[in-house]
Amino acid sequence: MPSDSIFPATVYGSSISYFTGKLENYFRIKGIPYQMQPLTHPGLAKRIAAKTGSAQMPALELADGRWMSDSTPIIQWFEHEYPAPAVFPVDPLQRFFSLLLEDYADEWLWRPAMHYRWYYDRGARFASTHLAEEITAEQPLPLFIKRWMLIRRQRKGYTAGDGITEDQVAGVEAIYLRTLDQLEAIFRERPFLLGDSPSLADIGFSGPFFRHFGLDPIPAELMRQRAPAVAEWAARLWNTRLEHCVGTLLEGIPDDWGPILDEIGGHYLPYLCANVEAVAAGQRLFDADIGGVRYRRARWSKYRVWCLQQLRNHFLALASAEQDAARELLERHHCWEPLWRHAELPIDDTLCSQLPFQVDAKMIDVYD
Ligand SMILES: N[C@@H](CCC(=O)N[C@@H](CS)C(=O)NCC(=O)O)C(=O)O
Repeated sequence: MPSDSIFPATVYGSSISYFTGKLENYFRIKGIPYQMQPLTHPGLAKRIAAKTGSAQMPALELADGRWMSDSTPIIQWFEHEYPAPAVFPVDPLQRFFSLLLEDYADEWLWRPAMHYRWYYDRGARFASTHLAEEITAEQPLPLFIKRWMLIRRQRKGYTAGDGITEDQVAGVEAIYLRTLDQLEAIFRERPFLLGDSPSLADIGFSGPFFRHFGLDPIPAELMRQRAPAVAEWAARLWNTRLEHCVGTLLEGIPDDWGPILDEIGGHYLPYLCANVEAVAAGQRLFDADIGGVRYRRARWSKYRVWCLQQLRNHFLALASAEQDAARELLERHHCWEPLWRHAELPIDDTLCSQLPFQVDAKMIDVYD
């Protein structure tokens, strides 16, 4: 890694945060020097919101004074500025499908991850104590009150307040159990999703797996018992430096990605379509039947309309022969139709157009 004026970079976040963990995994395998600072509330959060447009974590401060936000475009920016060693696969088809898996892991596996952390008292106790001592340490309130406030806020935003109540629990947990089985089948055969060395798809899955499923008491125990090769992969990724990897990547898209692609076609993309309809209709809360699970009063996300547009743009950026190959695979796994179902997307141009250097605060829909 060149010794540049932007290093060392400072990652502001939490040591149990999904997207902070994803960015750290990326920096570690890439060999990018960074230091980690807790994103404390309210002081630092206000400063970061002023610098980046949002107080979400992680926020990244470069040594030259610039600030960045949102792990996905941050990674794309670093891959562009520092292409070697490459985390993006060189093969355009692998790159496209890795971006699809990254988006799926970011925006859909987030759902079971938040569920296991905040729905169960065991998860909520662990996470609220950790966050109260890490990011709200400067607030002059008793610990039990901070914990109570955190649990209430997270449930309102991400579990009960995002369409998951008693009736949806089994369906949401089934997403996790299927994911464990899909990944276990892969990591019993090879160390990383595309072969001997890690790539963007592994980084995408590190979001849910490293700091949520691998850490929260209930999903971590399920993983150890049901999918030990997945637990081993998460630790291996954290401990791998790309420049030391000697192996090669497989050719094309491996067949054992098929069940994950089926999941994207059967669950995630239909959810994105329901979200598009909600945003287009100005409906902040919406009901949707997704893969046999009936979510009630899920929160709309304008950001995820942008995510769908990004996926379409990545497809359109492929050369024509690659588009044909990608389309064939997308059709086989029921991803093609929902990817294009809505011709017009209700995109809010002010929201994400300057990412990763500036986001609009509305990116995270305020719910309290
Ligand atoms: N798309 C963003 C998402 C970042 C995000 O949602 N971070 C969570 C923590 S892991 C957060 O800050 N949520 C803000 C909140 O709960 O108000 C990224 O990839 O960085």
